[in-house]
Amino acid sequence: MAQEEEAAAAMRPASAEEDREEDREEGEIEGEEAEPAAGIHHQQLHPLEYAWKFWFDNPSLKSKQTAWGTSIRPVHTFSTVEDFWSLYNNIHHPSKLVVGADLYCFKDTIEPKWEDPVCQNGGNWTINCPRGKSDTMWLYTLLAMIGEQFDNGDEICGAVVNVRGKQERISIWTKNAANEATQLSIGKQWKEMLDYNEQIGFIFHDDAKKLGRSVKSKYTI
Ligand code: MGP
Repeated sequence: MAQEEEAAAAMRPASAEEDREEDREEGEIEGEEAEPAAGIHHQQLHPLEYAWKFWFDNPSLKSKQTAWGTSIRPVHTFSTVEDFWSLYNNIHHPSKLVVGADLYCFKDTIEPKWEDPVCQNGGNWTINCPRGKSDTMWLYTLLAMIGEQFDNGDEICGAVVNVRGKQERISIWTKNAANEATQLSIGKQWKEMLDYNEQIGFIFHDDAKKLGRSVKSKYTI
């Protein structure tokens, strides 16, 4: 099975979709199967400013990996509002993902890794939620990113939700960690959009690389 199909299969649609799903090939995404009549299709699509890609890291593959990141699989790229909803409605939301999973949504040209050239001088803001409680915040984060709701949207690489036993962590990754004013603006806007009132912290990827779990936030708001 191709890598993208394998990742999509690992994120199979929720049960309400099961019937329609039986008619699909494994990993096939709804909306891709039938080409609407020429002309109509193009008039109805609403292009996004950027193309984005979902990536998925499945814990069973992760546990067998030799180096971090080798088990992360691209799921699908989208560049219109309609494609986003087709995908979003057909993949599990964080509360339904298996513990240990990581679901990423990054600008299409950026890999969700500290080592990506665009991410390497960056960092991330993180919000913590109890297990099973991040679905709405994840959706609002995605909509704010792809809908260019941030004043400094160019600065954003993407977002990830890490599903763990006791919590789900949503992070927004940005490009230039040292640019404090920009990072603070993104963090503040994100909290406002989510109506999130707890303190959040910004970690530099460079610090996370060096210090692992002992890493401390450089900015807090
Ligand atoms: P994690 O999965 O974000 O943290 O990173 P968590 O949930 O505390 O740990 P888990 O074991 O429960 O998954 C865990 C570890 O993965 C980090 O400490 C790094 O060693 C490694 N890691 C994470 N990221 C995002 C990267 C990355 O982009 N590049 C590299 N090389 N390693 C990473």
